[in-house]
Amino acid sequence: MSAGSQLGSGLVAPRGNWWQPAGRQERLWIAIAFCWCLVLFAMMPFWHLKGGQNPSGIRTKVAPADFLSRTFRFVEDYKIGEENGMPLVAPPPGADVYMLGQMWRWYPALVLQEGATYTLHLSALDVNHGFGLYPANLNIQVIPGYDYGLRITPNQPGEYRIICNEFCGIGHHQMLGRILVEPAAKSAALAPAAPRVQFATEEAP
Ligand SMILES: [Cu+2]
Repeated sequence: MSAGSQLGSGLVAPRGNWWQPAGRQERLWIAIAFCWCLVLFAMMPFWHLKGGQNPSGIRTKVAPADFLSRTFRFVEDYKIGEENGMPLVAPPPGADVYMLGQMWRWYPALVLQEGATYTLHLSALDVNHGFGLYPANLNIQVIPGYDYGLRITPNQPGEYRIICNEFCGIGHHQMLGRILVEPAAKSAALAPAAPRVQFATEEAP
C-alpha cells in the first residue's frame, strides 16, 4: 500500500490547508448558543421550585377493592341526595374525598365548598383513566392500584365537569363526572354532622 492511498485516512492528514480556526462570528454564535443552553438547563429546577405546577399529592398503593369500599363508605357518610342514580356527596371541609374512575363513570358526584381544603383521593377500579376537570383544565392520570391524594382548595364556585382523557373502551366518551363548588356563603347550610373519614394508607415504593 502506498502512502498516497492513505491520504485523508485516519492515519494521515489530507493535504492542503483544510483546517481553519473558527471565525469570529462563528465563535460568537457558539458562545450565545452555549449560554442559552445554560439558561434552559437552569429553567428545569427553576420551574420545579417556582413554577407552581407540581401536583400537590401523595401517591400510595391501594387494592382496587379497598378503594371501592372506602368510596362506598365515603358516600354513605356524606350523601345529601341523588341525581339520575348518581349519589350527590357533600363532605365537610378538611375531609378525605373519594372519587373512583371505572368503565364508564366517575363516582360519585361531589358538592364542595369554595375556599375549603380537601384531600381528593383518585383511583381506578379497572383500567387507566384520565381525570380531566373542566373548565379548570386540570388533568391527572388515574391508575388502578394507586391512590393519588391531591390537596385541593376550590377557589371558584360553579359547576365543573370531569371527562376521561385516557381512552378506556367503547363507552369512554360517555364517562362524565360532576363537581359542584358552592359559594362560601352557602356552605353553612351544607355542613353535615358525620365525622371525618380517615384511612391508613400504605406508602408507595
Ligand atoms: Cu376512562
